[in-house]
Amino acid sequence: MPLYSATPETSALVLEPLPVATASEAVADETRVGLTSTPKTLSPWLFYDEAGSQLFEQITALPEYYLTRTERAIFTAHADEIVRVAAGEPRQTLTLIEPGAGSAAKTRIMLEAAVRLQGSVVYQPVDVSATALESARKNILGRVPGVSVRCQVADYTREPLPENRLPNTRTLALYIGSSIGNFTPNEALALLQNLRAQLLPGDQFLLGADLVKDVTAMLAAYNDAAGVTAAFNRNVLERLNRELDADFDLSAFRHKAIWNARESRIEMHLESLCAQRVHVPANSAGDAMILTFARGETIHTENSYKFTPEAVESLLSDTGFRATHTWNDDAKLFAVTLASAV
Ligand code: AVI
Repeated sequence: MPLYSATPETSALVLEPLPVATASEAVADETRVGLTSTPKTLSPWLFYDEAGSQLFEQITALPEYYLTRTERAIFTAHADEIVRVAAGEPRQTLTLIEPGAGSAAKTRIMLEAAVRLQGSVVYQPVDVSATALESARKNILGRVPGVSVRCQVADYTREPLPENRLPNTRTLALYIGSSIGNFTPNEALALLQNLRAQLLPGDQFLLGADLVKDVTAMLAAYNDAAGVTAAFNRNVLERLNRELDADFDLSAFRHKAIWNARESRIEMHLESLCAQRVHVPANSAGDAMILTFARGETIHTENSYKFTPEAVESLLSDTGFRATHTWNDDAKLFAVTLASAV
C-alpha cells in the first residue's frame, strides 16, 4: 500500500520522499509527527502490517463493503470490452502495469481478457511490499496461462514506474480498488501526474473510483456489524504497542466512521473514551513521549474520498489524461474509467 506524507492535508503538489531509512523508523517517525499534531493523526499506511492486511482482506468480503465485489463485477462483465478499447484501432499489443498491485486478485480478470485478445500479455506489478508482489506472482503465474509477470519493488507514490517498456506496445496502467480515495485531492493530483509522466501519449489508464451515494450505505461500509473495520482501525494502536512498545489501552478507544460532506469523504477516527495518558518509550525517532488525550478526542486515521463522475473526469483531465469510457454497476455505486494519456 502507498506510503503517504505525514500530513494528511498537505497542499504540496510534490510528494516528498519519506525522510526515514527503515520500516520501523518510519513507524516511529509517523507516530511522533502525527500524535503531536493538533488534531492528532496517523497515516493510513500504518494499517497494513501483517495483521492489518489480513483484516483488510476480510473487509473486502463483508456484506456492507460493496466496493470490492462491485468493482470485480464490473470487471467480470466488461473486461473484454475494456481491453479491446484500450488496445485501440488498429490494435496494439498491451502491456499491463499496476502500481500498488497488492495481491492482484482482481487484476486476474483483466489479464485473462488481455490473453483472450492477444494470446499472451506481460504484467508488471509495482508495489512497496515484496511480500505483496510475491502473492501477486503466485496469484497469476500458473493460474493464468499466457501471462509473464515482471515484479518491481518501488514506492510508486514517489518513484518513477519501471523503465522497461517493450517495443511496439501500448501500456495499460491500472489503478483500481478506489485506492485513489485514500489520498487528499492534492496528493491524488501529484500521484496521477507522476504516473502520467511515465506514460506516452496514447497509453491507457484504468481508474477504479468509489462514487458518492446514499450516506447510510457509505457509513455501513466503514462500520460493519461484525466489527472487522473497528478491529482494522484499532490494529494501528496494537501496532504501536507491538513495534514501539507504547502502552495504548485498546479498550479505551472506539472506532468511529463519519461522513464529511464538505470534503466528500468518509473519515475514520479512534476516539478516546476517557481522559488518559499514553506512554511511548524513546526510539530511533526521538525521546520518550507522554501523550495526553481528552475524553472524546480523536486520532484521525484515514480518509476515503468518494467521487462524483465529474470529479473523476476533472482529476483525469487535470493530470494529462482524457477520460474516454466509463463502466458502472447498475446501481452506480462504483466507476471504472478508461482514459487516454494526451
Ligand atoms: C484501500 N482502501 C481503498 C480502503 C477504502 O475503502 O478506503 C481502505 C479501507 N478502510 C476501511 N475499510 C477499507
